[in-house]
Amino acid sequence: MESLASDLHGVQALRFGEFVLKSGLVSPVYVDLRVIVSHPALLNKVADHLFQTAKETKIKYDSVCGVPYTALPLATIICSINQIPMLIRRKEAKDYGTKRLVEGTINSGETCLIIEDVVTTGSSVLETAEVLRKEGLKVTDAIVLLDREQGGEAMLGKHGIRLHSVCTLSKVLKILEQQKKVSPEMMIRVEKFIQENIIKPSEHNGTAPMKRICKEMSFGARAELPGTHPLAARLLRLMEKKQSNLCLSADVTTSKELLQLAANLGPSICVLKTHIDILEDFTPEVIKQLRLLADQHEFLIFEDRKFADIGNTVKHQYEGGVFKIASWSDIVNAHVVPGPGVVRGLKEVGYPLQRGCLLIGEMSSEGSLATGDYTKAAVKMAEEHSDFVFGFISGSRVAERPEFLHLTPGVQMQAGGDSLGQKYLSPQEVIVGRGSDIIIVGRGILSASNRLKEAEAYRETAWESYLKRMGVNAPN
Ligand code: S5P
Repeated sequence: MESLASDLHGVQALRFGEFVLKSGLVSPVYVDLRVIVSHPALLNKVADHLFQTAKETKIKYDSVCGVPYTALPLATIICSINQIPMLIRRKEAKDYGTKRLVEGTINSGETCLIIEDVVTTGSSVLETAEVLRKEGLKVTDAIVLLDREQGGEAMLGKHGIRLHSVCTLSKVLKILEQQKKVSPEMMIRVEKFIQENIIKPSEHNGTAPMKRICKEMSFGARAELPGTHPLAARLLRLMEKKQSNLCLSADVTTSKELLQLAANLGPSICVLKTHIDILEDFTPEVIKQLRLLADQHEFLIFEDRKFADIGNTVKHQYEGGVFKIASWSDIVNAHVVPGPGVVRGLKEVGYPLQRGCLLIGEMSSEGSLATGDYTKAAVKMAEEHSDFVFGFISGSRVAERPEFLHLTPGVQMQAGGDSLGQKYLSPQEVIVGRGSDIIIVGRGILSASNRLKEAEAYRETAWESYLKRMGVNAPN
């Protein structure tokens, strides 16, 4: 066990420091066993440990299935050396509809042993077990190399699966501390982290991805993440400073009214959103004034142009024409319907100017086609261009990475809609219920007799909702 712990540490399968997990949780330990495939001797050693653990427990099984992907080569080695039939679970079968979910010969009623590299909550093992069980196989046991001891064993037990681990995170930690590879302070930090992040079976939501069970990061903390876009970082900081996650949709048709709104409501908002092409008296002067007000009251300007053409065309639309949007708007947005060329075109203009872009992942209007796979494609596109794209226009949190911001339109205090298909949700529902970050409000504020008072009411409600979300999700 000593040499295994030292080998895993040596290839950086276990790292200690400060890591932001997908959930936004900051962890002092990072486990990534995928790297072992590049170290054949270690790969064989791990496979042997797994097989010996299975032998010691005296489990009877007919086949072995590895949880995709890291455990696939481990299962292959075990089956090949020990002449055991193997089964492969397909992960991507859902996308192809009719493809088989499990490859190999399935003999209904036989017992299949699951192999996994690391277990945290147990949901990946359970997901594989459920697929195998649907095929008529029995699943009673799973062997894991490393148990992070965060509730996986209890959760799997509830679903009739005994979890056997080659080693636990605390055991590996003690060995590494004795070998002087981890400091005593770090050991205490990791042990505390394990204790504080145990997920009880009652809190577990089965095989669904773990959403917001872990403590959420504040806007301020998200600003400091190394992967956060500089413009998003600026926005997150000013949100904390002004205690505002309100974006005003300044949908007015005269320059005078636009500038009045910016001057009066500026202190209450983090972003002012324009539709510059609805101004009937546009001149470059209005932009000059608007920029001065943005700097004075510390808000960002977001021209809601919704670019949706091929890269070459949007480049011109963004940079030139009458409006010269790139020269004054901090943020713009784009539809993903043309494919990644639209982002690449905008990036050529906006990136050197340190601008940022939001992709439209979902829309607030009735019958919107931006759902399901379309939304997923938008998230993928954002991830691939995160040096320019820093978030989404969407009705809910569509991406888990805390570096991304979510801005939601279609917000009013009272749910409802307008006669042209707009649908409204309340600020609380958007921020607490759907995990978005910023509310975008137009007519909810513009139609009030006292716009400043109304803007303040929206700001307070949205900010309190954000605080509530943080409080509700803090660990017990
Ligand atoms: O899905 C969307 C995306 C946007 S950007 N739904 C929207 O309503 N918007 C914009 O948000 C819309 O163009 C308008 O400027 C604002 C909503 O205005 P309200 O008056 O309905 O709050």
